[in-house]
Amino acid sequence: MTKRRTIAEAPRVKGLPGPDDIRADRLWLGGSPVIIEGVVDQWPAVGGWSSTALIERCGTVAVEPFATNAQLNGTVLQQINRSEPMTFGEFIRHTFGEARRDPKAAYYLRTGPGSPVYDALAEDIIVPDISRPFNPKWTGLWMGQAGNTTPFHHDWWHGLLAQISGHKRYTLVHPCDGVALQKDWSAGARYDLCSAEVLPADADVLQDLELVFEGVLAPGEMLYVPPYWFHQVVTLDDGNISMPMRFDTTQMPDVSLFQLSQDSCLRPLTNQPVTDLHRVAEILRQNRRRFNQREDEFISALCNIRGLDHAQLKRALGEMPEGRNVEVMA
Ligand SMILES: O=C(O)CCC(=O)C(=O)O
Repeated sequence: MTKRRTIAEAPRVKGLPGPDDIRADRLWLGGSPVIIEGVVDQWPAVGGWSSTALIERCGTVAVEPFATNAQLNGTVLQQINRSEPMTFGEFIRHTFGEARRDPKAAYYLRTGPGSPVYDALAEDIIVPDISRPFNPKWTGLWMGQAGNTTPFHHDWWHGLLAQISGHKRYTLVHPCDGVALQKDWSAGARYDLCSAEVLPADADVLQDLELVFEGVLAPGEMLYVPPYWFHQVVTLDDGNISMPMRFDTTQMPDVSLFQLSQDSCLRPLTNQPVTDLHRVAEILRQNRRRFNQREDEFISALCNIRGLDHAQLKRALGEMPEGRNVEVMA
């Protein structure tokens, strides 16, 4: 029998790492994932948000949680799953397992600043200061039930996932393992257009990777997810509430062409003193060809999944004036 390797939990720290930890070179901000104890357990929300208390505070408010089910393996991606209108009271009774609206459906509510539920509950939570700009647009309270799954994906921000009630299983994969992790994924899953396959903790592919953490986040704990780490999160019990918080990084998507070149086809140009114009042009052309291949692959996946006409989209792309900027969204 082949020996399975043990995948470790993320290391634990007490309290938010401060300047002393950074000086002592303890891993933080951009380093490795950590579970932070002793912060979220001080929030009034922890222990205070029973189903009765939540329904008393905002039971009649209209909400639109995402719906998922066993056929979808419980996965929720905001670009895929439909949402269903109901009152917050109905949602809470369903997800706490007290009165299921539809026994086959599972719901996952993401409610953010400016929405009545979040604003009514916000006094019970405290966004920690980690010396990085906090982006409230990208945060929220996430409430759901056993089986809800956020499939593997990566973000570019510093993420803190505060667990308020219930447990979640996290699997975290180092960015350098991304290509190996994604080797059997469809183009749609690689581009976040459809869900990646949900992996069990003992999946073979995880055995072959360099750096993986896997464990359970309990109420009162907070998981730090560094930028670009792939993560899959499975909700383990009903009445589950957590709060993802996002902090800006210096690694925004607006990296310069130079930075992008460090791991692209431009490297032979930036790392060699090439001055021959034909050689320079050849490397630039090769880089553009590779970019175009990737874009074609992306466009095909997008058209398949969204039911778009490939030829029409290519025509529209050709007709569009250059230089129009679109806002980069979460
Ligand atoms: O809790 C979840 O379902 C997913 C959380 C997540 O992906 C994040 O915090 O970035």
